[in-house]
Amino acid sequence: MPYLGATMDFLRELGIEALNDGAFDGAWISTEGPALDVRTPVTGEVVAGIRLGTARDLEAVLSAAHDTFLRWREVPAPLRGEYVRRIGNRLREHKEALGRLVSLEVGKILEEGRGEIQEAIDIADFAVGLSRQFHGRTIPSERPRHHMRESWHPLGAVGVITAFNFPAAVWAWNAMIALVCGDTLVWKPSLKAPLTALAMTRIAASVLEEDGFSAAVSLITGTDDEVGEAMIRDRRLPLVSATGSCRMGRRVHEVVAGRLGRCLLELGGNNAVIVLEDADLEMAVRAILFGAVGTAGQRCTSTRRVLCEKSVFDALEDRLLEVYATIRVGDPLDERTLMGPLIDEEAVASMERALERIRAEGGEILFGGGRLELEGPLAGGHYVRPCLVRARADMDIVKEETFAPILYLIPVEDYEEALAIHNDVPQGLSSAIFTRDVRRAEAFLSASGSDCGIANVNLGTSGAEIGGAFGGEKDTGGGRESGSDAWKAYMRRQTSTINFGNALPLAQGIRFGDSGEDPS
Ligand code: UN1
Repeated sequence: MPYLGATMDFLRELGIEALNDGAFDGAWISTEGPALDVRTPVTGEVVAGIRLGTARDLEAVLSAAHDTFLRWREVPAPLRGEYVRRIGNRLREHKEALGRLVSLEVGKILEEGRGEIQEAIDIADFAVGLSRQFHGRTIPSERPRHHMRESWHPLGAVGVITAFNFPAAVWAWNAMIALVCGDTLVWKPSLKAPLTALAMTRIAASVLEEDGFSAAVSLITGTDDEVGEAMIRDRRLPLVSATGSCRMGRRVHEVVAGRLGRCLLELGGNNAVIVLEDADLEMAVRAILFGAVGTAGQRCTSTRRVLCEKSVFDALEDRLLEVYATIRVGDPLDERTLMGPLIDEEAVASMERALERIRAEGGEILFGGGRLELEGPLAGGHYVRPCLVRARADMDIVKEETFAPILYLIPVEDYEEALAIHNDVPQGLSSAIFTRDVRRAEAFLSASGSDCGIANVNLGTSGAEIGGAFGGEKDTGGGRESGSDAWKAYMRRQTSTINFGNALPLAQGIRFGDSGEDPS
């Protein structure tokens, strides 16, 4: 592990070492929960230890985040943007080290680790510009000498629950936007990726602490049962933004809706690429490869299904087989590697269970699949072979999301059949079509086309830019994060009517005990 030393030095530089730091409420709390060994999926080694936060620690974190909100909302939005600009710059300074940390902690290849930090920097830049653009509206009033307007105000402390697969960027989508909106954060990261969370928090807090606002980026590590449940029940979090499984999202939604709070959910996907006869096949192959094998198939946006017209199915399958044979699986910190390990043993076991079901349901495994035993220091890592399956749309497993590099190739008669199969899954995050026919492309993007939150033409399902709103429909949860006007979820809207006359005319022309005339 040539890079382990450098990554550990970086953690030491940030003050993240061992068995402390389970929570941050503006200062690092010596938490009292159980100890957690943080292992790298690259070798299976323990790289650090933390002590988890408890419900008591959460209380300290929530009250600090709430109190800080009361001061932070008074800071003018463009000045809040200035703090975020400096956070973004600090991320730029540490991009390489943070990228390595992401790779080491979750196993994505270094290039993708760097890309993830770039995504955090990009959303910081977006948020800086946004901080001067929380435009409301002015609305004509039906009453004489009256004005109407809409304003956007900060909402409160926002609970942010993140998954292991994007341990920096998904927090950043929420954090950078929430901060410029005047909100503070309580982050509960995945226990599979707490070190990146500690590092991101340290970096953001190092900017905010100069002016006593460090609790704006609070953090609590802890179990779902103790800390997660207490967090979603708490009214001091008017918004809970959660990324993860549909099962987790249902629970969050149920509890937060029960107290009439707001949720922003970004849950599972089952993303498909439709390839039509007239597609640029080489382009489709490259996009499918990145979508299915990137992050070892552990993105919400990963490509899981290819729906290909029969006339070009064999050609596409042959090219994919050729390309899959060249994929280097191994140490994600080695620049030659294309696919690193899965996150843990449970993920490997879940892929193996899926492979058994594929065989039982009549799918044909064309390439790869299953555990890959590597030699030397990587022997303890969680490596698998990326897998190509010839499948049928009526197989139950094809409708489920398996967080692993399994790609189902499904032949279809035509666009109409492809679209019907495409939309016939519970999830609705991302989708793509490859065609040179503008009519088909536009049909796919129309009201009766793809039912997903993201629909692309001649590019893949994953790797979205931050400038658009990110999220999906159906079991994906309906939330939108990141760019466009996703910021509206982090603010409350106020409608105001101002009377600058000397009478009190009522709306809808109602007379209530007087003439409604202006006496002046
Ligand atoms: C996720 O997998 O939860 O579009 C987020 C993408 C990335 C974000 C993925 N920009 O693939």
